[in-house]
Amino acid sequence: MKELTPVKGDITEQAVDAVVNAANSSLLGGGGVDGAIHRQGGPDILAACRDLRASRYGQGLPTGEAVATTAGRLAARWVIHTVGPVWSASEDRSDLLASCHRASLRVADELGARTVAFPAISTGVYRWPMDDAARIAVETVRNTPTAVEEVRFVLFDDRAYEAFVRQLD
Ligand code: AR6
Repeated sequence: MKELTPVKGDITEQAVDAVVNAANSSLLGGGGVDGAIHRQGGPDILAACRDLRASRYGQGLPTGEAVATTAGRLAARWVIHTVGPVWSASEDRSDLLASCHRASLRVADELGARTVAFPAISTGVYRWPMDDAARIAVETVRNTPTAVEEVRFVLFDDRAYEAFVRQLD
């Protein structure tokens, strides 16, 4: 039975087997979590992402999917890159956000990762409302069979932390 833990902090500082990155389809970096991971993890992560673009993901990583690379200099062993959906008021993209969590856990299982840290995917630049994102993240992780033993939700500020704590209570 996996343990789901909320933590307030910076995802790049987590000593876990795998850290999930809220990436974009290009896999070539950006702001927010993505920028912090590449900055702290160093150039090996970008080099691995470029290799993926030159091979399996010539068109980029589709929304809702996940792929792993080295974690470079981070304390983690792997970064699992996933692409969250951009929030839309007119279209329900919840299943894509759920899919990011399922796909990341599937990749974690393939790697043999036992501890995985997730950020609040899509709640920054992609504007997903925090409470709804927390609900989808927690429900999906709870309901996905996996050999991962600890899922740590790493939240950057009080608002995000409290939203996840409400879902986990
Ligand atoms: N540790 C934990 N959480 C963080 C950190 C950090 N170091 N930095 C930001 N957050 P975002 P998205 C929180 O924008 O919405 C990038 O440019 C942040 O407060 O990182 O999925 C990518 O390249 C927010 O709650 O991801 C994509 O283009 C949450 O992490 C795009 O942003 C996610 O915010 C992806 O947007």
